[in-house]
Amino acid sequence: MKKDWWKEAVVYEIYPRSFMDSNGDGIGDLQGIISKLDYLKELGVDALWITPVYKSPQDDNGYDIADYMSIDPMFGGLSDMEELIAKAKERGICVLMDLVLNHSSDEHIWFQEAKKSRDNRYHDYYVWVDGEEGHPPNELCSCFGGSAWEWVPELKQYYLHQFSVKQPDLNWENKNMRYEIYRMINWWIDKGVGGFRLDVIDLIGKEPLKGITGNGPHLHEYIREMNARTFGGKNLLTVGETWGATPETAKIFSNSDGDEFSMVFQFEHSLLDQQEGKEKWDLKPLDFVKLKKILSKWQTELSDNGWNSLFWNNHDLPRIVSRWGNDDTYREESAKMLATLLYFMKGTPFIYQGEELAMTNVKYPIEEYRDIELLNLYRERLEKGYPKEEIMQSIYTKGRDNARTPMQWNASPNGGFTTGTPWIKVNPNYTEINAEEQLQRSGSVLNYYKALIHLRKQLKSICRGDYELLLPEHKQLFAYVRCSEGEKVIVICNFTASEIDDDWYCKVFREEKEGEYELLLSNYEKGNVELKPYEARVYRKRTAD
Ligand code: TEU
Ligand code: CA
Repeated sequence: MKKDWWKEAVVYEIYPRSFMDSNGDGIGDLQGIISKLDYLKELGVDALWITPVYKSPQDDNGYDIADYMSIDPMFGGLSDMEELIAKAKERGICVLMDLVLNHSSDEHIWFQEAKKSRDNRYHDYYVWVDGEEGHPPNELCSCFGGSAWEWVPELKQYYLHQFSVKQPDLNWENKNMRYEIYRMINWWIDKGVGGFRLDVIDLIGKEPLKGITGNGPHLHEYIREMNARTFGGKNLLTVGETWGATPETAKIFSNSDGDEFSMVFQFEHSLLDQQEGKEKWDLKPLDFVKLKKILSKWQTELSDNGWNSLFWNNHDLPRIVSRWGNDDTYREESAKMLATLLYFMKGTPFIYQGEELAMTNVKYPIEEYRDIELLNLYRERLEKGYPKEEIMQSIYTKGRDNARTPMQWNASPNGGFTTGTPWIKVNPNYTEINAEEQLQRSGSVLNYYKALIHLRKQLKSICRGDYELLLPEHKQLFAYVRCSEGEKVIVICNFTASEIDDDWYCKVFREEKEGEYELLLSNYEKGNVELKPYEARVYRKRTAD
């Protein structure tokens, strides 16, 4: 593989339990993914990020791992994973595993041993604090609601869990624990994986009694030790999930010496419709000009040192076409515009399953939801007296299950995802929105994504070129320039449902003429002077030859 191949790659995130069910039990599985490798190859992606499929009680849909070197029977077996890695490789696609190293499942043998006694050899693999029942060490809260401390009467101690009570935090101060993790990582590297996504990796340096969770004082020391003893120098794609990353810390996490990660997922743009200092459920309208500034800041700050990931969606986020696009009148136009806006920037795109179809959010009755985070929120806010309609509106808008309804493959029952009863209801709009219909329609979102992925790989200025935001204060237009070695590309996106005819064209092309540019990609058949609702265009300056 070419050095730093991941700088030119496009990654596709698969949430296996919702991707494709091969055996009719209603849960997606590894053989289901294998059956769709040609679809993924045709889309043009280079790597697949597979969210956890290890042995797990599924309290947090697999982010509670009970055995890191296994596959949970619901997804298949190790031989299926080895087959997936091999068959993906035959198609020039590599597989990225999801490493959840901040916590394990409470059903992991380490925790089963740890809670037996204070002097058990595994006790210190976790974070314990002496105390009195009913008096947790401090006010630290779990991301899934309630205290982050769980009382174990037999030990007269609390253990830390920043997520569910069945996800005890691992103690990274313990060297034996770290070295068992590194052994596991090398075991997966030897199986031929192309890299890793590292779950909430900026939490492993926690010092909870000091109230420190993210970016602890030893965080980079642990990451560099892990890098040196596992993936370092092996040209693998590693992406850390770092909710608290700033451009300054991202430059360290993704520094060009390669002693930490290839890149990180930063979330500054994804927090823009959340009220400051409040929870993700407390909404506010998106500030478009601020979105432009934040995405542009990350482009310029990491232009020479560090590397950006580029994503709108993942298995934790609402679907972008519903969140910031338009999922009724202009669903396809806005989905294509959002992809154009983001994926011609500098960085590695991460496309989430179904994004390429412009799949939408859902509005279910509460009993149809499955995610621990939103079910805890529902119960907690009902108890606090929030109006049910308000709670449901938050769930409709930001609930993680929006991203976890099954892939919509065709118009047959359950969208062709399963012949059984799906673990979560399929979005009823699968009859109109599905891959089979879009494969055969030239103007579909799916075919636009194929063209976009192909084009971005042809343009050298996209991977390595400079970035300049145009018209930063414009309230509808997101326009920027990419330049490198004589190639100049201009990306123009109308972010709204209204036409733009305010002479945008002169402001963008300034003294140049549109005739000096060739239109390479657009989400409308014919471009006029005014920009239509959600219209996106990619131009390249004609060169002398
Ligand atoms: O998510 C980290 C995380 O903090 C988000 O889940 C956040 O709490 C919220 O859901 C974003 O809106 C990672 C995984 O992606 C997530 O699926 C896991 O639930 C979590 O860590 C615990 O492993
Ligand atoms: Ca299955």
